Amino acid sequence: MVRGDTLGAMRTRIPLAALTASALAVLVGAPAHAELYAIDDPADAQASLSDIRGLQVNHGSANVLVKVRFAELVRSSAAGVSVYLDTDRDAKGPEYVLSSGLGDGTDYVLTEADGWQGSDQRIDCDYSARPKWGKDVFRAVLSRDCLDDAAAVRVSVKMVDQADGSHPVMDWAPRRYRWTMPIASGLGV
Ligand SMILES: [Ca+2]
Ligand SMILES: [Ca+2]
Repeated sequence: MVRGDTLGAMRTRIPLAALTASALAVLVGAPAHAELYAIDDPADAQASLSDIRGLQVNHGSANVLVKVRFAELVRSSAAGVSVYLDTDRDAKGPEYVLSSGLGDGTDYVLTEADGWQGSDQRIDCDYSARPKWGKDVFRAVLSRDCLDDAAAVRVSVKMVDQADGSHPVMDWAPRRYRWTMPIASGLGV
């Protein structure tokens, strides 16, 4: 009986370990597109508390929700996050960038992208973003009209932590200058 339980526990433990070790993509919806996209990110920027550990994007009928999960998010954080948004696959690089601090008292802004940088061209639309320190999550919600009502968007996220002072710690999800797969609005368009 005890032996059987042990084996049962091992059987369930192995696939779980495999899931945490590799990127896990959750796809819902039509085969070609997805409403919900979620990946784990490895502990590869441990010099910063705000090592990215996960990215989730939900493209709904009214807005796009981006959640970035960190190892640890603190009010005193000197780190910042950039959420790059691709609404036009034919034009290389992102169309928009949402930039925000991860510490208390920092602000956020959505601008047109200039390559993989923000710009001074602010987008006037309905969006909000905030770090949730208790949950180690940064959460941004953008109305679809911020993103040209694109049928599908791709997302890439960068964290930069200046805490050290000598050199910034950087982390990307899914990877540097790499996009998620296209995430459709779920409208079936
Ligand atoms: Ca990471
Ligand atoms: Ca583009």
